[in-house]
This record gives sequence, structure tokens and C-alpha cells, in this order.
Amino acid sequence: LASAVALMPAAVFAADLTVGFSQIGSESGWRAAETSVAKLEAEKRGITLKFADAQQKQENQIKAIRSFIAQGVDGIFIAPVVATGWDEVLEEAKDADIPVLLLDRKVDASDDLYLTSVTSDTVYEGKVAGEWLAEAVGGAECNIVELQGTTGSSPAIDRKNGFEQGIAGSDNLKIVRSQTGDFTRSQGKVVMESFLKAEGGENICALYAHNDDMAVGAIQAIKEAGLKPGEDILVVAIDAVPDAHLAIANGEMNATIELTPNMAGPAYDALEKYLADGTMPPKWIQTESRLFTASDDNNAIYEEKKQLGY
Ligand code: GYE
Repeated sequence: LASAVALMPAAVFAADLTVGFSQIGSESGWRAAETSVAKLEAEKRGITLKFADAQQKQENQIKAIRSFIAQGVDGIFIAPVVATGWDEVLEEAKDADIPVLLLDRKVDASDDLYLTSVTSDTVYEGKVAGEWLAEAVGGAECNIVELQGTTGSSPAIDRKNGFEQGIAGSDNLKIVRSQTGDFTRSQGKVVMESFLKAEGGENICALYAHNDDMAVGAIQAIKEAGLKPGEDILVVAIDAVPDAHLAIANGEMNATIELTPNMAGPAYDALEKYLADGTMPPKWIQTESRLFTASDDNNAIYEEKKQLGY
């Protein structure tokens, strides 16, 4: 029997794998793409994926994780909605000897409580956005409004810090308003409307949004205020979802930094290897970040990305 098992191709082992995925929800186009890619990548590997949508609530994520533990899954993926409050349930997974892998966001917990985290460098993304704006504005005075991501989430904390680093050398750039739009289009529009009302559109030189969905909502508000997004108010954001490429192609947005929606692929690979032969992955598997501006062929990229599960 041992020799027969030894001959069994690795794919057969993968076919036996069951992974529980505690997903935040579908607050943005990018998150919805991450989910569809995670399902596609599981199918490609013959992995059974149990999916739970938490509707943006941490308590629903914790419930789902506990259910995956009770079901005895082989691995648990978590996209943690906020950075704190995970220690207890991560300890429970560890006690049950079930590896946990973090996708696209980080947690403030000891790294022996998870196998690896697959994320971009979210500080770097903010820095690139800030540096791009400083370059675009030159020496002119520029009042910036900022739409922050979900309060307490690691990307919101990091992208704020990174952006401030990016504009640190330019005294002519100043963040005059900063508020969360919770990574959604609808909130991005509502909060941008309040910025325009409070600040006066003519006093706002640029919008920095922690994701494209909030920027797309804000672009609508800027247009309804009779101003030209991308010209009267520069717009820079992060994710590089298809609609951001479209907005850039239409001159309504200026720059976005790409975040791959395929966080699950590297996570499945790390989990399979760990379960097959105990190989420990690095605690951080970093995904690429790339700046896109009007000088890229955004119409072509839009078409390409529409095939990627968006
Ligand atoms: O930028 C945004 C989503 O966690 C980095 O969450 C991710 C962010 C992403 O809502 O679109």
C-alpha cells in the first residue's frame, strides 16, 4: 500500500483538500474579483472551497472560522476586515492544528498564529500615490482631500501612512480633509459631496482615495458639482480595477496602483506544500504593486482585466 500511495500524483492529494475561506464581503469591485478568482483557483487545483461572506462584520468572520474548525477543514483563509481582535480565534485554530493563511490584509497578532499572509505592500502603495501627486503638482499649492478605507483595517492605516511619506518632502501639498468612505462607491460619493460642500470645490486640488471604488463614487460627486475630475480635481487611487482604467482613459482619473485580485493562488500553493511536506512558507508573500497613468493603454487593459474575474 505504501508504495502505491508513494506513486500517487500530488494532484490526488490536492483533490482531498478542503479550505474554509472567511471573506469580508463584497464592498468593492476588487473584493468581488478576489472571491471569483479564489473559486477559480480552487477548481483548477481540485480543492473544495467552503466560502463564507461576513457582510463586513468581524463577528461573522469569527463565527465562520469557528465553524470551519468544527468541520475539520485542512486550511483556513481569512481576509481580516480589521487588524485587531483575532488572537482568541487564531489560538483555537492553532489548537485544532489547522493552518490559517491571511489574504490581502494583516492582523496585529503574533505571526506564529498564522502560516503566512499574502498581501501587497500597502504602505508602499500609499507612498507611490503620494509621490505621483507631488510630481504631477510640481510647486503649486495643492489642498488634498483623502477618502480612507475601512477604519481599523490594515490597508487604511498603511495607505494613509504611506501617502504622508510620499508627500512629506512637498510643503505645497496639504491634506485638508480626511475621512473614511469604507472602501465603497456609495460612501465615496457621499463623503466627497461633504468635502466639496465644506471646502469649496475650487479650493480642492486633488483627491487621494484608498481604493478605486471610493474614487469612482467621488468622481460622480465632482461631476455633479460642475467640476471636471482629472482636471479641476486630480484623482489618484489604488487597486487598478477595470473601471479605474476606464476613468483614466476618459480623462476623469489620473493614476491608480495595481493590486492583484489573485491572493488565493499563492495561498493554495503554500498550503499544499506545507501539508505535503511541512515546508514553512515565509510569513509574508508579497504581491506586486504597479502604477498606471494616462500613458498606459487603459482601454486595452480594461478589456483584458474584464476577463480576470472582475
Ligand atoms: O484595496 C479594497 C478592498 O484589503 C487591500 O479591500 C484590500 C482592500 C482593497 O475593499 O478594494
